[in-house]
Amino acid sequence: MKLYFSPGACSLAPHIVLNEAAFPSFDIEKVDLAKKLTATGEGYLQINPKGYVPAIRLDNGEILTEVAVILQYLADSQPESALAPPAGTLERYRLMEWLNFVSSEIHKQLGPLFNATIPDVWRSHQVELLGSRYDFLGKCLNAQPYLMGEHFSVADAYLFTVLRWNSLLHVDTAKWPWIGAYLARVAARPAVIKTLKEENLV
Ligand SMILES: N[C@@H](CCC(=O)N[C@@H](CS)C(=O)NCC(=O)O)C(=O)O
Repeated sequence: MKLYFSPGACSLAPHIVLNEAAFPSFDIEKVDLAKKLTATGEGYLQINPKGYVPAIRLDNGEILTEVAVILQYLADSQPESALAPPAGTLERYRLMEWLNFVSSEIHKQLGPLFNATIPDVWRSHQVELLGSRYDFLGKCLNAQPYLMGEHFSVADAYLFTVLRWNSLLHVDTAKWPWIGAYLARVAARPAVIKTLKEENLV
């Protein structure tokens, strides 16, 4: 199995899960997103025509994309890691509810702020909208350590990955102290420390 990634991008989430689930072996390959080239010089559009990370190459050669789907595939491949509830259970739908929320309400709302030419009015709108999502998330994460309760799940790998971007994007999160506490809690996990080192982020 190989993960195509860019340091600190949303591909960090599946990378964390590869380490959390203790896959016996996996490869990672960095992608230059501007040039659409992998570190070994392959054209990335040939691998993932969508042009973005993450993508994983399965052992049978197939390519799988989309963070929320890759995360569930990885968790289901190592069920003993208990990073996702079993498929078909109500708890699994709760996990998918979180994954969809993180994807559409946090990840893709932070995305426009990476554009240095974003007009101020749009930026303010995005920051305000994110604030309402952080208010909602705080109701959960002020009461429990992880999105699904006491135990870390793939949804936390995703939420951690995107919340890290706030400081990079100069979004002031002082109003939501749970964010700093949550980031510190997840960052202290040995598999997360290992992953951040593998992406040269620490
Ligand atoms: N819907 C995709 C979005 C992935 C995405 O936004 N990837 C970003 C990095 S976080 C990227 O590679 N952007 C570069 C590009 O679109 O060219 C998913 O959930 O995997």
